[in-house]
Amino acid sequence: MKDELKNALLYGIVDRGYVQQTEIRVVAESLIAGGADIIQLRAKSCDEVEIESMARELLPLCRAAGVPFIVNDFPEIAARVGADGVHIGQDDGSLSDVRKIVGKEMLVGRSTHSVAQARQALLDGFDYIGFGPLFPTPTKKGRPGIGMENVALVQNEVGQQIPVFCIGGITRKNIGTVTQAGARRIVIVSDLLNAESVEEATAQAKQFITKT
Ligand code: TZP
Ligand code: MG
Repeated sequence: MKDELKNALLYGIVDRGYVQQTEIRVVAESLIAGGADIIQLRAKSCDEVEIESMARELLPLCRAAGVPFIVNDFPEIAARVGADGVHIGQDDGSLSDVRKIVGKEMLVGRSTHSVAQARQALLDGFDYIGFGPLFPTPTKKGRPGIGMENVALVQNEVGQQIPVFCIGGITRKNIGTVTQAGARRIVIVSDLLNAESVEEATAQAKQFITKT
């Protein structure tokens, strides 16, 4: 899945804050049909048993589509279900601790919120980073937006070596300004999941990134 990651432009998240448990499959399929190149399962208010069961539901459909499947926050679950990757935050420990759980091959991504954190994640050896939130967002309440001033710097420096996915408050309305600021790869959560057609919204967002 390293090649799929290298080529990925649009990172989609099945976020249980927006998607009912019974809808996760159809939403994942719609994100993929619209052009999402990676799928993450994010379920902040679910317990580990529920998350593992949802991961087991989503993994085969992502596999069938050749789309890497990433579990947010839980390396143990990612390892147990055989996911393609795990995503961890700044407070979720070191890469080497995660590697002890998931092994050498699994993709491991890190959330970063500053240039220094982005550089550090590269030095640490993460496979990719999220960089943001660029703008305040209801999906991650209480966090200030870091703005777009360092997007080009991080993309040019860190993004030469590992994929950098800009995240946070990005919508089909503002994605043009984000790519103009230098972003090449994007994560969009609420704007896609709240859309009337998740597939169409995803395809619209994808167009912006493939054009630039
Ligand atoms: N990490 C930084 S911002 C964010 C996460 C998970 C949420 C992004 O969601 P949205 O709805 O696209 O702003
Ligand atoms: Mg986390």
